[in-house]
Amino acid sequence: MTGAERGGIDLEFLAQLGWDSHFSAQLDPGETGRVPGRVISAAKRKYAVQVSPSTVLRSEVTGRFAHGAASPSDFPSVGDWVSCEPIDANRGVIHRVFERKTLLVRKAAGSELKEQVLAANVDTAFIVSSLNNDFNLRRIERYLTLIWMGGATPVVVLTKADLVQDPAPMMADVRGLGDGLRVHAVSCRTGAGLEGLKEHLAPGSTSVLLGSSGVGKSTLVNRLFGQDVAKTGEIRDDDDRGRHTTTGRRLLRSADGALVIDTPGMRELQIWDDGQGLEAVFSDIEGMALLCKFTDCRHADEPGCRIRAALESGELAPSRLDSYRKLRRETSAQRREAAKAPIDKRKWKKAAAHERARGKKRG
Ligand SMILES: Nc1nc2c(ncn2[C@@H]2O[C@H](COP(=O)(O)OP(=O)(O)OP(=O)(O)O)[C@@H](O)[C@H]2O)c(=O)[nH]1
Ligand SMILES: [Mg+2]
Ligand SMILES: [Zn+2]
Repeated sequence: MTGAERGGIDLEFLAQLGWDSHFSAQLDPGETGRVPGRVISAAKRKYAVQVSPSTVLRSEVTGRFAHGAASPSDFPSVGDWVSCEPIDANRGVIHRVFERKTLLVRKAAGSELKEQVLAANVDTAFIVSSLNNDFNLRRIERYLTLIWMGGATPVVVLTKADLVQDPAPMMADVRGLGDGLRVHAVSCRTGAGLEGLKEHLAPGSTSVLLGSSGVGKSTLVNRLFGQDVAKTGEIRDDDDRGRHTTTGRRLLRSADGALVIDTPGMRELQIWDDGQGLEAVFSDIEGMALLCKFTDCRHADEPGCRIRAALESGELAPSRLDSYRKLRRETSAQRREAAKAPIDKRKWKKAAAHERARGKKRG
């Protein structure tokens, strides 16, 4: 019998699953009969919670939990640490979600004004993009913004390097999107560049692979793990797009002890911002705007415009300003909605994550 099965906690195993002092500080001695566990897969409010090497509890949240949840991000998602009460050998109920270190969310696909969680508590988020027709700088920039907002460290992986003559120009374009941004070109066919990714896969660290369908996320997981742990699929001949082979998010553990979340390819990626998230990521632009002569400056032809001066001197890239304006427009409805909600419903504490993101971005 393992510690968890006895009602105790197997801390050594939890550490292998990514547990650290951030979470142990949140343990509540009054919470008897419950164990901490990590959500390794989630589908339609049903969760697989790993609590010991041999035990995964199929779990749902309590009625009380569901009642108190104000938004989709209040529910557990893959990567979350939860307090789980075992009911029998392989079932449990989830009482609470531990406060997250990082949280990646996007606007849910479709017209609804709701967020969707992509992964929780990831250290590194790999933006996976193939070097063929999928390559799109603006899309990569969107992913970057989402990851910075969520507090994780982005790493760009350009796949299928075997299909292009020279990936260097595209790598340089991507590097231009952020100071100190790490960019790798790899080929799962030839194995080129794969070694270089391993530095981001330390034992006990968690990463997630994000990107369109067919770019080779699952293929990459299999290559990095040295065995077929994820299903892969052919891409369509006519347009190089994938066929949405991976259908659910899953947290996998490699033989080396790295935790990796494979995700289904995303068709569209829209930023979710219900507060100051975007401002934090574009704090340089926000800061400059404060120095414009007029408080309502549109940064067009007003005298004393700090933004225009920065564009002219090359201090600010025009594409960065464009992205910022575009994302501001795109998220304005979300912010209006959020402003209506009572303060205590705006749960997820973003401040700490933003500070980290800003620190990292500036190197
Ligand atoms: N030429 C080439 N093909 C690759 C490479 N990596 C993956 N592929 C192919 O790309 C196709 C899609 O790979 P997957 O790993 O299933 O893609 P995915 O990103 O997981 O797709 P979804 O699960 O649908 O999101 C497969 O046919 C792979 O063999 C590579 O480095 N070079
Ligand atoms: Mg896949
Ligand atoms: Zn201005």
